[in-house]
Amino acid sequence: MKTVRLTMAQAVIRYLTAQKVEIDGELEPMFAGCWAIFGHGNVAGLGEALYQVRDQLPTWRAHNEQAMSHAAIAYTKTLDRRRMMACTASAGPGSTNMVTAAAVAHVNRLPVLFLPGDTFATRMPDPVLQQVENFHDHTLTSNDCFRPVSRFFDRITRPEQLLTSLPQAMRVLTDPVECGPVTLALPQDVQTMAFDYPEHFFDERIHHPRRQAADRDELSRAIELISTARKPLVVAGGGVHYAQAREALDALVSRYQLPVGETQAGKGALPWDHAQNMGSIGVTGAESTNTLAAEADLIIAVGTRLGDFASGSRAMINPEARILSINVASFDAIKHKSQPLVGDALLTLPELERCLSDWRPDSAWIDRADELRRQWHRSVDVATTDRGTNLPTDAEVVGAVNRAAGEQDIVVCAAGGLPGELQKLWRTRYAKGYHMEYGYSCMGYELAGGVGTKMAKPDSEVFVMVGDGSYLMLNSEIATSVMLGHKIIAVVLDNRGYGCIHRLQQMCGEPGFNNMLDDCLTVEGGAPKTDFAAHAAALGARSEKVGNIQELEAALERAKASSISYVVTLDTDGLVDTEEGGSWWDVAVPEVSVRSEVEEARRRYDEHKARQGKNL
Ligand SMILES: Cc1ncc(C[n+]2csc(CCOP(=O)(O)OP(=O)(O)O)c2C)c(N)n1
Ligand SMILES: [Mg+2]
Repeated sequence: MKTVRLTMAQAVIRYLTAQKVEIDGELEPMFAGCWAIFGHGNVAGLGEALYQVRDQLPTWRAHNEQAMSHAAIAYTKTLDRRRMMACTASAGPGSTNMVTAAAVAHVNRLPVLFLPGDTFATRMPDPVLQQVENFHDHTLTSNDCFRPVSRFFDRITRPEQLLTSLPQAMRVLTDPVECGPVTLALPQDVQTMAFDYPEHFFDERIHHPRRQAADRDELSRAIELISTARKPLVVAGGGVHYAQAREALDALVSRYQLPVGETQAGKGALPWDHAQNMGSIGVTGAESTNTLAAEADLIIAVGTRLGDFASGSRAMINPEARILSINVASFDAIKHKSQPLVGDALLTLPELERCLSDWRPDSAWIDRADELRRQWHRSVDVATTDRGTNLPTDAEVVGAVNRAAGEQDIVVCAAGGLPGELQKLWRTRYAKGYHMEYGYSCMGYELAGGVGTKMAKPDSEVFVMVGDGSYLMLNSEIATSVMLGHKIIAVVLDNRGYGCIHRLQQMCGEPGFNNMLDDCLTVEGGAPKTDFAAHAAALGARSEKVGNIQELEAALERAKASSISYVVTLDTDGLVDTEEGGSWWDVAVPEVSVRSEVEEARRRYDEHKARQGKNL
């Protein structure tokens, strides 16, 4: 057997370059590149290995390990999990900085390869710089924090372990059910140890997405169930995108005139003005869809985890309705007492379309859906229209950005009040035009996520919508976007605080406390007014501050014309959000309090909880 003598780190990197995927008949490297912040624990081993292959597998230097991992997550989400990136960080703080990002990838079922440096396997310099010493268990290192947020975890303590570990790692990254973050913790001494690896281990390997057909009996039972329904509602989740089943969904719902509600991850499954698109569903859903959900006799959930925002915390969907859940993962397909139909949406939806043949929903239901849809479009028109004030609402800003965005452009967002407004109001024309990280809703995802999105779709304009709170939490990748030439347009909505949490606090009967900057402990003179435009300029971007929606629209045109990242900021009203649509959300309110407002909020809470019980 021909062998090649390589260090463990060289073998990891060489193996990554040999992995390919086929997209539309073209072979592409599975790994677009590796984000890296070097330090003690990865600079000598992995750093040397990455340098050797820098022409094949680019290494990108970022400014924060969590943020660079957000870029990797956004990249693969934009490409429907077909291609991905690796992320490496030094042992200790650099690596634990990636743990939150691993959780983001885990919740959203997105593949990212994490390669954290780890402390010495030989333990000779114990305790080495940046080693967390565990008093009772010497097999633990800080990288064990990745275990609950990884779909596959291994620590490579001997170079030959790669021979069995790397193929498993690739399996998890490419498996539609298992898909998610993979962590290979790499002790810094083992990274540098050499081994005679078989040459064939590094042969090119082409990965094809596995498409799992539905079980025949399960399919028959699903058809039987649908055939008895008179008032069905389809819920389209992120799985519709990941299975590339958008056209199959369109064909099914158009033929049978099925109303569709989109989740945060599913938005864009149908264009906003499609005759069957009722708008979004759930806590931040459209009046039209949520009304239908409360009246439907059958929910056909496609590729959704049925999270609490989609289900209105289990209190929104008609408790008498049956749920059919089409999902590639049985884990998701059985939730909410659903009748499962396990299978890939691209294979399963056409089967349903073929087999339902003469069945149709009630014509009154079809008419009602159509009327509700038209009404909802009018509500969106009103909410997103510029009222001409100097303190616009988030909804008005959403309207302005939506009008500025072209046919192939993308909006990126993750946390704060904006995800709700965007889910309700954003009119998605391009299937990949709505990029929302709302599985973990991680503040600080937005700007770095925008960079990863741009790397995936360089021809699209990427509009990042971000609140002042999220911006201040993690903004360093603006500098990376300028450095690497991945232009984003960021719109910073400055309402001086955590507006959405402030509103939530008020709904729970509590006074304004520790959310808006004016409600926080400060020295005399109050919290500073952050100059976001000056800040972004200091990081190398172009920027400006505008005073109203009209000025914003003009600034967005300048931003589009810019070749480098462009940040536009404006003051917004933190006290309002769009009231139309939406449904209850389960946020636990104190059972006893000295405040009567809290007790009143608790009474309202208990009423909703009672409704929820019927739907468990
Ligand atoms: C990392 C992280 N920390 C805390 C939260 C909880 N949280 C959600 S939204 C929010 C406030 C966001 O403020 P901002 O970005 O200004 O948006 P706004 O609510 O004002 O629209 C907070 C603290 C979170 N989602 N993620
Ligand atoms: Mg804010």
